[in-house]
Amino acid sequence: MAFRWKNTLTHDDVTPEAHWLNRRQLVAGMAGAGLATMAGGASADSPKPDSWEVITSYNNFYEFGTGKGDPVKHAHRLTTDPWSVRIDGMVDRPGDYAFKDIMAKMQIEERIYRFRCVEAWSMVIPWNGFELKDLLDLAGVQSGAKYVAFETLYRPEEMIGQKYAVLDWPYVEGLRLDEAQHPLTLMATGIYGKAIPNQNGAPLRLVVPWKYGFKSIKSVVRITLTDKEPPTSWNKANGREYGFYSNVNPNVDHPRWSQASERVIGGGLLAKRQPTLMFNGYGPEVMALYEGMDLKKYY
Ligand SMILES: Nc1nc2c(c(=O)[nH]1)N[C@H]1C(S)=C(S)[C@@H](COP(=O)(O)O)O[C@H]1N2
Ligand SMILES: [Mo]
Repeated sequence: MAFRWKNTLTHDDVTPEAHWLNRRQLVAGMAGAGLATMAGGASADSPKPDSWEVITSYNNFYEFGTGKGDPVKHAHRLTTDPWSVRIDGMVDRPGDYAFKDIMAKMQIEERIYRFRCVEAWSMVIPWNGFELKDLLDLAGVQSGAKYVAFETLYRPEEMIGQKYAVLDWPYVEGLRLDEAQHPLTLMATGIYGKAIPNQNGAPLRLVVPWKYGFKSIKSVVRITLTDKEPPTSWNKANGREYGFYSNVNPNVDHPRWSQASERVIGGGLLAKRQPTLMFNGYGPEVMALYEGMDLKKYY
């Protein structure tokens, strides 16, 4: 991975101040609006976010081990500065986009999203970030592109879980182009107005709130526009259990457990399982993407 900045962006005049201005606006906006009031355009109710403590200590990030407590223990080793994202494939302006330049150009907003893992647990997370579509527009998607492929950093010296072949590294994911361009699809760079912690996928990770959590790939270093459905890590590991689409769907069970309900993380002793919602509650926004598709076949 080369961190050399290739001068491929169109707005060469952006200064670092713009980045800080955006952050100040974000913080001012949150102080004025109150943290929990911006529901991010989702039609479902505005759920109460989980605590910082819960969100940042109960994680899946197999690059740092397979236990829920492993990422918080080991992810401090990850260096995230400098960082760049290579955007390539079917784009007009391919190149290595420096994270700081991306941040200078993007409008950072808060999105409070439900987050549902395929393992049948859920949380509510107040992300900060920008729409993936805006980043794709920077690179200029070409007309033949149909899918977007994503790749996580491969750096086993810092990501100690990569020394074990639990998955075929690097972690890869993919979306159909219309899913990637949907306004709910976020690149998250923060949580609760702070930079996103390493264990949650610093410095930037995908968030697709109507799909199972494993689609929301962390610590992204490459985004490739392509005309073929890209391979995805969990589908490669077990194609019968994990499909390309992986939309949250209470009517399609995992071969080894029910997806009809979910365990609420951080709910305390009285927390009950709650029913899982179709598309994780984002059906009104996204069901048009899947019109006419058999969601049992395309799981
Ligand atoms: N690179 C990478 N991305 C990943 C994972 C992973 O192991 N590696 N785990 C996925 C899974 S299974 C889930 S549930 C979410 C967890 O995100 P969180 O720890 O921020 O809650 O990250 C997803 N993204
Ligand atoms: Mo997950």
